[in-house]
Amino acid sequence: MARKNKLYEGKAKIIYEGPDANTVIQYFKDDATAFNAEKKDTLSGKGVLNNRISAHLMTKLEAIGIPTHFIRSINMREQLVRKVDVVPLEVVVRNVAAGSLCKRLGLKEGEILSRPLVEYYYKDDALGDPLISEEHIMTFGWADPYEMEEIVSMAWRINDYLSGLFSGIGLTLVDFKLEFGRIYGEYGEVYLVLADEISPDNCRLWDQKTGEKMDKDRFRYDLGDLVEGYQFVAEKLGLIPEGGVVNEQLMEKLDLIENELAEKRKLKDVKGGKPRKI
Ligand code: ADP
Ligand code: AIR
Ligand code: ASP
Repeated sequence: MARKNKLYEGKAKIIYEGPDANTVIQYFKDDATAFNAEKKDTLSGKGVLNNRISAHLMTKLEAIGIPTHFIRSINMREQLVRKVDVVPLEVVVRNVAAGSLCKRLGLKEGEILSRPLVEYYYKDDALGDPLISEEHIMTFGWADPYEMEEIVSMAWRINDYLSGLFSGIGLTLVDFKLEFGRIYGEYGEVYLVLADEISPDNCRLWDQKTGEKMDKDRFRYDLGDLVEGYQFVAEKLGLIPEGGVVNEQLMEKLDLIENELAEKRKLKDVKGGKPRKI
């Protein structure tokens, strides 16, 4: 493929122009940041693992009827996705108290919540992604009531499905962050899809046996090697061999298998879904 045009460079990924106007390429970097990029490092292997884990989870979610931006893996670090207008919200779902929830409300880490909690943060690095309510979203028009209904119902379904999936491999899904995007149809109709990534960069995953944290908190709070944690998650998901070395040849083969599976599943066109005008 000819050298691509860079559209945006973020903290963890680069977005390049895709082969057509409706697609972009997500390139997963090895850069890790925390606390609004106050803490930074480059951790070799992180991008490859996140690309693989996210491709796998998006494919699984698509298979249960969640429309996602994911089209296919390109190589170890890149995936082709539908280009979306990102809804400027970080939608966080929590099952267990941790992170900023504990800090804000003085809760003890590890307390199981009586029901999953959905929170919204306004996606703005300069403001430090502040916590907001649905009222703010309505007042400032960041999403409309119909979109919020769709976002919340997708967030609950994703939580149900992923909690079960991770529990089946001995990991507790403590919390996670989602981003959604808009795709426009021929007549101006709008389709919402799950965008960005789902990986240990934006999930908290605790080992049920040992309580060990296998997610980005390893980096945030110096709890251990981040890549080892992500590798553990990928191994448990069956994406890389246990204790195996992650090398380029192996990852390319795994990409081919994943793409074949995605094709067999015959990716449902999001535009076959129920449109809505705004
Ligand atoms: P950040 O911007 O927070 O530093 P990243 O480094 O992960 O985050 O950059 C990826 C950017 O691409 C994010 O801002 C995300 O909202 C955006 N994005 C994710 N999926 C898509 C998509 N399908 N189309 C366009 N932009 C996307
Ligand atoms: N998250 C939020 N903003 C960026 C990210 N990655 C994710 C965290 C955690 C969840 O959202 O990785 O899984 C809640 O984060 P916090 O810091 O609000 O407790
Ligand atoms: N990704 C955000 C940052 O770089 C927040 C975090 O993950 O802690 O600061």
